Amino acid sequence: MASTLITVAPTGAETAKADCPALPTTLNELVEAAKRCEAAGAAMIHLHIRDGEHRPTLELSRLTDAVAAIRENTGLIVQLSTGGAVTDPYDHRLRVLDAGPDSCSLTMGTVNFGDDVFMNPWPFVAELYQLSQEREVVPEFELFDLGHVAALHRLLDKFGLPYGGRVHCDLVMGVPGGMPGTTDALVAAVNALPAAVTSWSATGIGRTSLSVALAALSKGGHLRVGMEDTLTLAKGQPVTHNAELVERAAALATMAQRPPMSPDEARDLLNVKR
Ligand code: KMH
Ligand code: ZN
Repeated sequence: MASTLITVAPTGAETAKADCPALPTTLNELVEAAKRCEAAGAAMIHLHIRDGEHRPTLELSRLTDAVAAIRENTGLIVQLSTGGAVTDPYDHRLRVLDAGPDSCSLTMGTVNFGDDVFMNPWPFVAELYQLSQEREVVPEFELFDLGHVAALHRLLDKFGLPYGGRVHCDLVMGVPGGMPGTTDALVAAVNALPAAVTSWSATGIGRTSLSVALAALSKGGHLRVGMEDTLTLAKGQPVTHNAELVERAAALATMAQRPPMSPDEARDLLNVKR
């Protein structure tokens, strides 16, 4: 039976700890969240880290410690965000690969991001991609818009396949400024993906989380969920732990006859090093 890759994005860079004390921001909290989410059905973790004041940081020693701690305590594939926060400079975002993750996010273009702009000009995207090939890190292409799908065609045409030979994308839907979190937008984006794409997941931001998950499952995709993307299970029902979102995703996937895959199965899917 086919199965579903569930990626958990537990923290992100946008929510303040003061506004959401349940957000895992310390290393201990991240490890605890990772363990519970793995038990609930996650196979990969998309990590952003915070400093001692719970502020987003790309400090290399903290990234390296986080990668080691997640590897020591779970079997999850460790994906580091190279998106960081909208204020992070390009050189810090490139340096993320020095922390030796299994996978890294790689956003395929600039996008309005609420009141901010998430900058990903083509030369930066191309440099980060070539660095991921050189460092043998499996990228996950983050697609916030249909234009990003076009940029992925261009990238693969120009620089060839990623390290490992698999092409895995994540549709990030419902960001104010990006593509909407609708079934129509999901189908349009998936139908436009390059033929080289071997797997894709989708994540719906905010209130689009559930409908995007349902659309992704019905179109044959995988799922990303977590408190980076949504802080409520339903109107007036705050998420109190990332595992609640993973449990819900796992239940939907199981109902769709595509139960969650193990981290080992996910390593095979993405051709991540063991
Ligand atoms: N925090 C956003 C500006 C990624 O992780 O690669 C970017 C983001 C994407 O979350
Ligand atoms: Zn992220």
